[in-house]
This record gives sequence, C-alpha cells and structure tokens, in this order.
Amino acid sequence: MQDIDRAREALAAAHKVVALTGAGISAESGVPTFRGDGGLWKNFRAEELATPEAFHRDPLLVWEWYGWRRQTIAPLAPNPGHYALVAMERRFGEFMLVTQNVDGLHRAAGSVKLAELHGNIWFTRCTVEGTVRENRAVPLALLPPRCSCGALLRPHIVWFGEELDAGVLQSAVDACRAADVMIVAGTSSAVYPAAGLAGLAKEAGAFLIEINIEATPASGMMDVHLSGRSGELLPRLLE
Ligand code: BV8
Repeated sequence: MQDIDRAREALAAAHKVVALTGAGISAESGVPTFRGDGGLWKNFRAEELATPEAFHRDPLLVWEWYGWRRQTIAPLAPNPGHYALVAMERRFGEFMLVTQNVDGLHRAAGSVKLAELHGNIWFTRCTVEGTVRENRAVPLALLPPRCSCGALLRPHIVWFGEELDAGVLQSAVDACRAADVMIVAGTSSAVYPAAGLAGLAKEAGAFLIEINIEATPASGMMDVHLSGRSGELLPRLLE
C-alpha cells in the first residue's frame, strides 16, 4: 500500500486529529521560510533580530525587519494547504491546528481551532502595559510604533529565549497527547518546544504523518513521510 493510502486510512479511522505547521506551509503563498535557500535567516542573523536583547539594543532595526516582513506578507493569500486544514477542522470530531507561523494565513483561510505558538505578526504588544492590539498598517505609521501611553510597542511574537504563552502551549500539548493522528507539515522541526510536540503524540500512541519536501530530524519517528509540497499533499489526504 502506498504511503499516501496508509496516511488516508489512518485519518479515515481517526476521531482526534492535531496538525503542526511551520513556514513551509506558507512557502507556496510566497512567504519566505526561515532556513534553507533564500530563507529569512540567510539574509538576516536571527540573533540580531528575533531576540529581546536585539529589541532592547535597537528597537528600530528590529521593527524595520518586522515592517519589511509585514509589507511582504500583506498582499499574500492562503494556499490549498491552508484550506485543506480548514476542511479537516470541519471534518474531524476533535481537531486542533498548532502553528509556529506568525503570518496569520491560517486565520485568513478560516481556521478557528488554532494555537499560534509563536504569536502573530499582525498584533503589537505594549512593552509597559502588555496590551495586545491588532495592527494591520502597512507601512506602519511610525517606526518604532508607540503605545498611547508613550511606551514602545513590540511585535506580539515569541522571540528566541522567551517563554511561549503557557496556556497556548498547554492546549497544544493536551491536543497532541490525545490525538489519534498527528500531521506535521512544512516544518524543519528545529525549534523547541514546538519540535517536541510530535514526540508527545508518538508516546501517546498517535499515528504520525510528516509532509515535507525534505527529510527532517523528526522524520525518523514518523509512521509515514510524504515527500512533496504541502499545498498539493494536504488536499490529497482528504480525497
Ligand atoms: C523557549 C519568532 C523557554 C520570530 C520563532 C529546548 C527546550 C526549550 C527551548 C530550547 C531548547 N533548545 C533550544 C532552545 C531555545 C530555542 C530553540 O529551540 N532554539 C533552536 C534554534 C535550537 N527555543 C526558544 O527560545 C523558545 N523559547 O523555549 O522558552 C526557554 C527560554 C530560554 C532557554 C531555554 C528555554 C522560543 C522559540 C520561538 C522562537 N521564535 N519565531 C519570528 O518569526 O520573527 S522561531 C522561528 O522558527 C519561526 O517561528 C518558525 O516558525 C520557527 C520554526 O521554523 P519552521 O517554521 O520550521 O521554518 P523553517 O524555515 O525552519 O523550515 C521550513 C520547512 O518547510 C523546511 O523543513 C522545508 O523543507 C519545508 N518546506 C519548504 N517548502 C515547503 C516545505 N514543506 C512542504 N511544502 C512546501 N512547499
């Protein structure tokens, strides 16, 4: 039996499904990934930008990077991979989508049962009051943007060395521990604690399906590795 048929068979018997996505699922929408050729980190040094120290040292530089990313993402649309996950949310009794992506494309596609582990680039957070507000301005009116209280605003994003939101992470952990099937799509499985979620699902007996154009450090624990683009393979899982 072909791997895609084994994956479909496991999904057909599943009641509880969790999906973990990374930058690869947005690649076909035109969003640059982080690693690999042309990746964001190639042109920028992660430690220069996606850390609280970098923001403290040079908030304008960090905001110029996020402003450029917002400008890049703003005109882009979800692709068939995003929409297939919306269809899965409506098909399975219990479904949760856990994403590492900050681009907001899962929300735009219609995903509701969604845990955004690393935050969302379309939201800012006041560095003094902690207030989180949606801000879709492209370009941003002021760089770096400031709160009405006068304090600097930061992207509502989890940087390296920062804790994830405990509630969001717990909901993702609970979903992985209860899943019959877990789909891991478009992620290099390099960043923790997100990269540890597939192991939790495996320990709890879930059937693991990886969708990626290459092998990853997580490929060895998968029941099925489907090699190819998520925009093509995710919809085929629903056939
Ligand atoms: C934390 C926001 C507690 C920025 C990001 C062990 C436990 C806990 C922490 C650690 C640990 N070990 C190390 C750490 C520290 C660190 C970490 O994991 N470092 C890594 C590099 C080793 N983790 C943290 O700091 C986390 N915080 O745990 O707090 C703590 C605190 C201090 C000390 C210890 C513990 C915070 C992590 C969040 C960091 N923020 N982003 C921003 O986005 O601007 S992470 C960043 O990488 C993005 O969010 C991205 O989502 C994430 C993962 O990358 P991917 O999404 O996988 O993207 P990538 O480009 O890498 O891969 C794309 C994949 O798609 C590839 O495999 C490619 O083949 C594939 N692909 C491409 N095209 C397609 C495709 N697949 C299918 N179809 C296609 N068309």
